[in-house]
Amino acid sequence: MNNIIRHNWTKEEIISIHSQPLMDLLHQASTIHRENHDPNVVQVSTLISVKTGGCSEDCGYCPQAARYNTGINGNALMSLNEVKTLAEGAKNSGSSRVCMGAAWRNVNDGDEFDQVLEMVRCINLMDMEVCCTLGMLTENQAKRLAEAGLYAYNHNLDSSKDYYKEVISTRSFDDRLKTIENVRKTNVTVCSGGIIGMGETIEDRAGMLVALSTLNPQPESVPINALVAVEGTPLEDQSPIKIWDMVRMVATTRIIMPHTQVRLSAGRKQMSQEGQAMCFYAGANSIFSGEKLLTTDNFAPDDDIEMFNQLGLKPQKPFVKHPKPNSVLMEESQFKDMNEKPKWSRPKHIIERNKLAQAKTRN
Ligand code: SAM
Ligand code: DTB
Ligand code: SF4
Repeated sequence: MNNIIRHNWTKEEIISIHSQPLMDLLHQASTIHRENHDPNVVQVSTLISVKTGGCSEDCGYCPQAARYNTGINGNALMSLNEVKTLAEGAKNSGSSRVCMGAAWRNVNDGDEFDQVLEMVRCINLMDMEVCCTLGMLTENQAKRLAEAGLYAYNHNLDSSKDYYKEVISTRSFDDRLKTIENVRKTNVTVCSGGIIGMGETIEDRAGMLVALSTLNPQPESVPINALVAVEGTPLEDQSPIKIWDMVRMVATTRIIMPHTQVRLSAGRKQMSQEGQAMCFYAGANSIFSGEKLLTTDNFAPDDDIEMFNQLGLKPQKPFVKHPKPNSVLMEESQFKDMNEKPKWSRPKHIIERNKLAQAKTRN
């Protein structure tokens, strides 16, 4: 770990890194990557959508928002046994981490959260890193997840603070930051990134990277998602990003966050092996594996194994970057259900394209 971590990056500096001639950008990013990571090792995570669809929020990119007609029916929370079986499959296919996603605005104390805590204990005891992405969290909820053995919490900033308002009206950028702050009160690592291809400018992409890189500590992992434009969502007509946008975003992220694991996330299925190889060269060192992300398609594990063989990449073993957390049993827990009713904000400004997509659903 050679590079000094800066927490004072400005938007102008980031734009100037991002807009260098591509060969210069790749060289700078790859040099920093090699100084801080084994360039032939890539961390592999598998997503499990433990609670799909029926979400109350209006996130303009999201197929799981109940208000848009995307053909996804809401499902109840999965059972512990179902999750255990899927996690075993993920382990056998070479994943070192399971990330459990729930289509929730925020965590509510009660039976369902208790069930998720049991899932965390179960997967940690299988010697895999456990990540959750469950929406906004209070400090006590973060502490309960940590105590159950959570390794990482995923909570994306998704875009710049300015552009966030053009995409989501039911929750705020500041509440996202507050949740990350709550996770930071524990030993759980932070996974936070965003989406490109939602119609944002380069300034917005740089603005998101300012918000992420000025966090202290910087997130241990940063997922870079390319929008998957799902029919029925407000962003259904967005054109796909070019591979060069992804490469530039990955390289810039690597340069300003040298120690972070940079993850190729949604939209990877639309990338060629050559495109992905260029992203790995530019500093990406993690992927989501498995035929599905949460609701959309991804490469089958065998396709990724074939790519790893082609490129000479090795999957990262679990707990290489941070030690394995202990799992405290529910009965011995010191952080109890507080039956919290947190008042996360609801900005409620009007986003015309979200309203239009919602109106189409009613017709
Ligand atoms: N409900 C929780 C939340 O919003 O924090 C967790 C699940 S949510 C689906 C996790 C992340 O998936 C979002 O923050 C967003 O970055 C990403 N995502 C959702 N739909 C996407 C899409 N169509 N394309 C790319 N990324 C997407
Ligand atoms: C992240 O940044 N991307 C993942 C994970 N964190 C939870 C989710 C991508 C979802 C893509 C759309 C879908 O499959 O529903
Ligand atoms: Fe709900 Fe999360 Fe999708 Fe927003 S991104 S609609 S909060 S599942």
